[in-house]
Order: sequence, then structure tokens, then C-alpha cells
Amino acid sequence: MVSSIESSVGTERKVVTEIPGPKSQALHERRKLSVSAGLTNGFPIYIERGEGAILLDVDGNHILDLGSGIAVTTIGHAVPELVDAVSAQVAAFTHTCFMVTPYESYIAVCEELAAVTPGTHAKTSALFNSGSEAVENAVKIARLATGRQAIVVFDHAYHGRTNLTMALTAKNMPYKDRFGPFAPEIYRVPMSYPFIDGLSGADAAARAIKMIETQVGANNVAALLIEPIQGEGGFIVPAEGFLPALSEWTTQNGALFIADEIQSGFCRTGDWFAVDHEGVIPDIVTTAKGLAGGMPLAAVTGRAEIMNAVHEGGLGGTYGGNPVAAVAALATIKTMRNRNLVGRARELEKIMLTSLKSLQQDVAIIGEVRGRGAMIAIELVQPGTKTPNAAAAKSIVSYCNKNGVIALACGTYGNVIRLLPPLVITDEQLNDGLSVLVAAVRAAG
Ligand code: PLZ
Repeated sequence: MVSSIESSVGTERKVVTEIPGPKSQALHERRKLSVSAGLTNGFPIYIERGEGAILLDVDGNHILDLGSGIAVTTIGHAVPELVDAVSAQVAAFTHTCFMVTPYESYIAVCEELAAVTPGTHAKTSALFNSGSEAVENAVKIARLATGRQAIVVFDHAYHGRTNLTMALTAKNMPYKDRFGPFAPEIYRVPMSYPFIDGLSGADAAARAIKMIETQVGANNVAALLIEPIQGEGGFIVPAEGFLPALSEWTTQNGALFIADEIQSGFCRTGDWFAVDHEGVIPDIVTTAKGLAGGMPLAAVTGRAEIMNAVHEGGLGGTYGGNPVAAVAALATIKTMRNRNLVGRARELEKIMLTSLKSLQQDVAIIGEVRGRGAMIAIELVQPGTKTPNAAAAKSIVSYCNKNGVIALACGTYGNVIRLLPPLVITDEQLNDGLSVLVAAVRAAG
């Protein structure tokens, strides 16, 4: 079984029909009758199988995946360790509800989370189904533990689509428009965005802190919630010193520092977590996506005294920490260690930055190449300015798709192309994908 899957998916990008192919087009017509129009597909080819960095669609096209399902399949598609663990668990039992009758894998995941997240202090975790749910719970816990209500978030932030997380997310369209009213006691302050604001980390932090102190009041702040490298908002990497200064401010003012590592976590940036880069130790970390290799699992991990401040029964949910997702997380973390995917992310960074920085010399539409590890982006601008160029991003994504490469756009202005390859991608595959991206940028520029 496994070997026939291997031979049919292969290791090379190969486009054999127009994209999307006829079978994908037919499925796409069919979906219109039964799937809400509120859900869209960035790249409507229908997938049948995957392996490593390659997805096979229903028309027989071999697609190179530089998006990992938005930073989820970090260890690659159909990794044998994960397939075996999940298959065995499905055969054993699929659900009991951890709140009713528990099982060991839930504990083992929480032990792993305590081991890999920053800091050697005592930590406990609670498991959930989605990133949004983890963020919601982190906010609940922070408010209870501090006895305060205000949550400070940042420009360009993305934290989810549920009611509370919509309030935390910055961008109106498509995430929030006409979906209000939104949850109260959320305050937004400026992010460090070196390409645009030119500020040092210290100055950008001082700007944010001044706003918090004058408009919210330090004593009202339960937590600062921040993506250490912003994802949906445009792969914005704050200037060095920004995160440490904010973290220090929270410690001095009795507030909590919550790192939303849902997109940036689990080896993605060339460290286990993006905050590791500057040695920042959050009070609470939210994780999901890369944590369980595609099975729905999310976590809130924090200082034991904070996490354990919650009254008995205060946290939970029917499916949170589902046994199939839990063993998937254990297999994923083991694979990350065994294959040294932190190290691999750093190698991928070099390949991507070298190629894209050299491209930047030749074209006028790349304003900045940025990112860390296998979380790399180009910001597209109108030539000679910093004015966002969303049209270029759109045409680049479409060129990549037509040539069998998944590349994702992001950014408040839709003008950033982000690369999130599976960390098991080979050098050949990555170079092949970059050659398509380079051609796409040249065509757009
Ligand atoms: N926090 C930092 O990146 C999810 C969203 C895709 P969920 N990002 C992808 C979309 O358009 O819905 C994300 C994130 C960060 C929270 C979340 C939310 O995670 O699992 O999508 O709820």
C-alpha cells in the first residue's frame, strides 16, 4: 500500500493538464451547490494524495507545496511515522473525551510541550482543536490569573475567526466585515515593522508602551498577545529588541506576555519557537498547526501557577486533545527531533534568502525580502516606493499555481508572498519551486 502511494506521488513537480484540470473543475462546480460561498479556495485543484512536499491532484498533476496547508504539514505529507501512529490509534479508539475518561497520550503531549516551549520553569498545558480556540483560552486564563481585563494586540495581527479572536485580529476584510459586534477590552497598538517605520526595536517598543500606558493603563492590562513573527498580517519580523522590551514591560507591570506561535512555532523559523531567537520567555504560548502534522490539535502552555489558577472544570471541550490528534503530535515532535528539522529550517532559509535577495537586485517590485528559517516572504511594492502592490502578488501566485506550485499571499494589503515549505522538502524541490517563483516575479515586474 505505502509503496504504491510512493510511486504514484513521486518526488517531482509535473503538470499534465491545464490547471485546474477537468476533474478539479467539475468538483469545483459541484461544490457550489452544497458548500457555503463564504469559504473560498485559493487554488482550486482537488487533492488526492501527498508525500513529502508533493501533492497529487485528481487530474494527475504533481504539485509542489510551498505552503504546507498554511504552516501545518511541517514534517511533510504522509510521513510514515505519523501514518503509523494515527492508524494504530484509530484502530484502538478514536475518542473518549478527556474530561470523561482520560488516556496517556494527552499527558505525553503536555509533557512534550513543557519540554520544547521556552523556559525551564514548571509548565502545564490544556489541549484544544484549533488555533482560534487556543487563543480564546489563553485570554480566558490570562484574565482569570491576573484579575484584569485588558488585552493588548498589535497592528496587522491575526489570531483567528471566532468572536473573541476576530476582535483580536486586525484586518477587517474578509475576517471581520459585518460579523460584529466584537468582544470588548481589546486594545490595538503599533507593531514594529522595520521596512515601513524604520524604527529600532527599542523605539518601536517605547511607542507601543507609551500608548498602552496612556490609553489603557498598565494596571488594567491582563496580557500582551503577539505573534513573534506575524503570519497572515504579512510575515512581519519585528526589529531586534522589540519583543524583549515588551516582555520586560509585562514582567514589571504584572501583565502576562502571550506568544501566539500558532504559525511561527514548531521548528518553522529555525528554532523550536520564534521567540527563542532573542531568548524571550513568554508566560503563555499558544500552538497549533505544525504541532500535529495536519491533525487538528492546539495547545495553551504556560507557567504552572497561571494555568493552574483556573478553577476545576473551567477549561475543556468535547474533542480537545483527541487521542488520534494527540498521537499525531507525539509522532510529529519525534520526527522533528529525529530529523533535526530546526537545523533543516536554517538550511532552507539560506537557499530561499540567497535566491530571493539576488532576484531583488534585478526587479523593482520587491521592496523587502524577510523572514527566518522556512518562514520567508517578499513584500511587493510599486517600483521605487513602499506602496503596496497587491496586483503583483496576485499575478505571481497565479503564475505559480498554473505551473504547479502552491505559493500563498498574505499581508494587510495582500502584497506579500510567503513561503512555508514542508521542512522535509529536498534542495532540488525547493530550487525547482524557487525557479518558478523567480520567473513569476520577473513576469510581474
Ligand atoms: N493565530 C498566528 O496564523 C491561523 C488562518 C487561515 P485556526 N492562520 C491561518 C484563515 O484564513 O482562516 C492562525 C494563526 C495565528 C491563530 C490562528 C488561528 O488558527 O486553527 O485557523 O483557528
